[in-house]
Amino acid sequence: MTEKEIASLNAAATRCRLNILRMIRASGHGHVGGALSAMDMVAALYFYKLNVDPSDPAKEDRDRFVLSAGHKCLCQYAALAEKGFFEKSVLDTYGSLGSPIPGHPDMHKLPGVEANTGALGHGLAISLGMALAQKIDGKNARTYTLLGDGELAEGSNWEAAAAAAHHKVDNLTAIVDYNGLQISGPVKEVMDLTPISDHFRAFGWAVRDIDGNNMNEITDALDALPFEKGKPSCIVAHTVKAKGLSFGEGNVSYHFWNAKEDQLMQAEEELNALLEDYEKEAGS
Ligand SMILES: Cc1ncc(C[n+]2csc(CCOP(=O)(O)OP(=O)(O)O)c2C)c(N)n1
Ligand SMILES: [Mg+2]
Repeated sequence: MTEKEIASLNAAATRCRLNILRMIRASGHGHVGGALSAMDMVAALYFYKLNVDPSDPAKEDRDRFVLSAGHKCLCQYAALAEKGFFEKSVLDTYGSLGSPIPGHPDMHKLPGVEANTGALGHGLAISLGMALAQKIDGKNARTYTLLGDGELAEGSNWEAAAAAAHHKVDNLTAIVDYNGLQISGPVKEVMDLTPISDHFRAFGWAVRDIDGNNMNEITDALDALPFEKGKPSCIVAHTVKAKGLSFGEGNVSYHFWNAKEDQLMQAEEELNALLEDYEKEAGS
């Protein structure tokens, strides 16, 4: 990857963060903390890695992305809109009755969403089924799922993790958004599963720890998949909750944000300035 290519991906991620602010402006509130920590990885997936086509969202050979931690849906809506899966004006319906972008993703309402999630602990098993089907059908396609670190407390994850290794599903990648916080406080205090990488290794996965808010490290990891032939891959992505919201970074009270106008204006201003820098660097 050249520096210009990385800057261009950072610009895409920043545009997505601005899309998140647009949805928050429409509804006044939302789960921003975990959406913003995961945004760089989701942007890298949609703008660098996934074989998906907004003009043909159901094409057979597509890669699949399942947002297991469905409350982070603002990051997926932001990326799908930026990629052209739907008109950006739809972002302004967030928080309204009947909107195709509800508080948790709904595959029956929005093209590009592969599974209904929000009840934590199901996305890994759903993704395992998708990846296994891709293999059985002889498709050259991969399935990715994004999990929260707090979500890993759900036992169903570990049953799916064991089955994925047992069946050697090496086209499956789990990305853990390791921001260290869940809804009510530090993950270490609520249910400590650190070191997360050792847990996945013990279950037979190939694992890499990265800085999940660093585009170089994210794209390097995505390019190295599968980390080991015959094993599912796990990227433990160390991130900062509410990344990009300067006054909320690493603060658990921004898990769900009731936005004030002056805060929104400050965040928009800061992200627009950042976007300008990245666009300059990218030469766009
Ligand atoms: C089965 C289930 N239990 C509880 C919840 C409520 N809940 C919503 S978000 C959340 C915290 C998840 O933490 P984490 O996975 O770390 O995501 P982050 O807050 O970092 O985005 C919880 C417990 C839920 N959605 N589903
Ligand atoms: Mg978390």
